[in-house]
Amino acid sequence: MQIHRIRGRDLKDALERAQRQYGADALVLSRETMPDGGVTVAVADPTRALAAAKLAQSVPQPVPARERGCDDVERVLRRSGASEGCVALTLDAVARSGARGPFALDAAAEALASSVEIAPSPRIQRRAPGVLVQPCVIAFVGPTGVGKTTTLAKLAARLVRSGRRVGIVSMDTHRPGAVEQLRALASAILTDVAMAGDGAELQRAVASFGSPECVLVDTAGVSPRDSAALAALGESLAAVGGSLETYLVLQATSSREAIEAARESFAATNPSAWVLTKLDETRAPSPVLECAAAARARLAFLCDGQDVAAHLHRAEPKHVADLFLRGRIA
Ligand SMILES: Nc1nc2c(ncn2[C@@H]2O[C@H](COP(=O)(O)OP(=O)(O)OP(=O)(O)O)[C@@H](O)[C@H]2O)c(=O)[nH]1
Ligand SMILES: [Mg+2]
Repeated sequence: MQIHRIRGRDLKDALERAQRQYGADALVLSRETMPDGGVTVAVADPTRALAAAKLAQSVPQPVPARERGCDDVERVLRRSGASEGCVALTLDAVARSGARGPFALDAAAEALASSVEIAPSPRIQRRAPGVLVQPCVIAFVGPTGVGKTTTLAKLAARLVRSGRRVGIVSMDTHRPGAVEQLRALASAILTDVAMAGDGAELQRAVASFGSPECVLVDTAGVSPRDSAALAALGESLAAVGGSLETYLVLQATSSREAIEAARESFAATNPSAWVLTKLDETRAPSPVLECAAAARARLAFLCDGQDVAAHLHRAEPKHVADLFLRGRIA
């Protein structure tokens, strides 16, 4: 701030001169009576004072060094294919938690674990002598080659191992080799396979198993662009009624665009949850998880390999966090 000295015949004259020169807002800092009777006032120029203050503000201030733990969180999220938005939201959650250093990753895991909803376990009622049980029907839908049949076989094997009576219906009756593939997988767990081409046949096939606790339905892979086939599939499945769960199977190796297209198209089949497959084939599964979070889809199962006897996991919040931060189920 610059200080000017203005001399006048007396105080009034000195103040008038100061105002004329530096405006009405001139700041009078002091006054002094001179030996000859004149008065000198010291004033500060308010416009310059303001400019000086602004200049001081515009001088780059030293940026505080970013917390080391936040760098680690950002690095691992980027490695797993996370978007800018996901990184920013997670770092925000870490900052709000107050966690620092190595604890930042724990705080990130906590935030990410709850970012995707988990589907409840399928409602499979236990059979009891003399009690009529409504079987739980689970249909697997999705684009071609994503792992629908393999996932069905994995779940069937698990259910049979835990003593459940399981029936399998194939609605993939046209693709050469599809039924044979399913029969081969089913025979390993001594389970019957019935065929169904439409909704009425599906109803009959479900009823044909006697009293199973669970019926798993394999469907043909459909292109997300084939809206006629998707509508027909949705209609056929709707014939099953209330006890139906429809799992949309998506492979973690797909692009965000492909996942988004599948989500939109397969809405015609009214999925109740998602199954993510081929998690073993990528270390960047964040896109599919982010799509699930954005769509508020619920995750039912996660698959990370081809082995029917293994590689099927019930989705859990800790798996979601592992996938975001490590790129795999730990
Ligand atoms: N690496 C890996 N491969 C998988 C996984 N799940 C399925 N596969 C493989 O993916 C290929 C296709 O699997 P299917 O189960 O036939 O896929 P689908 O969706 O039934 O295919 P369509 O009926 O032709 O639409 C097979 O080679 C499976 O072994 C998985 O989690 N990881
Ligand atoms: Mg199949």
